[in-house]
Amino acid sequence: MATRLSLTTLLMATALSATASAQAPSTAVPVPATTPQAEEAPRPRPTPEQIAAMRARFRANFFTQYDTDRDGVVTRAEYDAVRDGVFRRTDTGHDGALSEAEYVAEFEGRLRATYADKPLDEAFRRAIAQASRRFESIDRDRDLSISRAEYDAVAARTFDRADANKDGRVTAEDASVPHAEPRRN
Ligand SMILES: [Ca+2]
Ligand SMILES: [Ca+2]
Ligand SMILES: [Ca+2]
Repeated sequence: MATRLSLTTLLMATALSATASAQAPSTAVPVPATTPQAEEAPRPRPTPEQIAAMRARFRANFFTQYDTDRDGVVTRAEYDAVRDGVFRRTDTGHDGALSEAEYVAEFEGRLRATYADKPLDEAFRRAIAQASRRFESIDRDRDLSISRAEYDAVAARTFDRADANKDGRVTAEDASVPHAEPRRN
């Protein structure tokens, strides 16, 4: 439960990109370079409705994941406590930093749980590849390790994004504040 936010966000993104690839030529089929459509096929941008749905889901999952006392307010202390638990659980080598293998394994464990008995598919493989790319984006100094500081920097940005009115707490009020464009890591 404590990790549902990122997973759901990811699955949403995967669903959107699956829509995109359904309309684009398969990359598995070699396409002659002279076919302009193949290179210019644009990725459809999410519609405003899709973006609104993603934001609503982000918010709902934010509360599911971080409002541990279920009082409708996510304090920074609650948030930090959950994040700390995830970090410790992911750091299976207990060296205080996350390797790519640790980071991807933690994600893969959660993703596999959502598949239960279903066979792993292309979306699964794409999601794992995306986890590796997320690792690279969080590893700002590119030392192939996510330090606690790098991890906490992402956590701070995520909280800040949810705390739209910037009062240091995430509540229902934040949902009515116009959103800035989500930052990319
Ligand atoms: Ca709370
Ligand atoms: Ca690093
Ligand atoms: Ca707030």
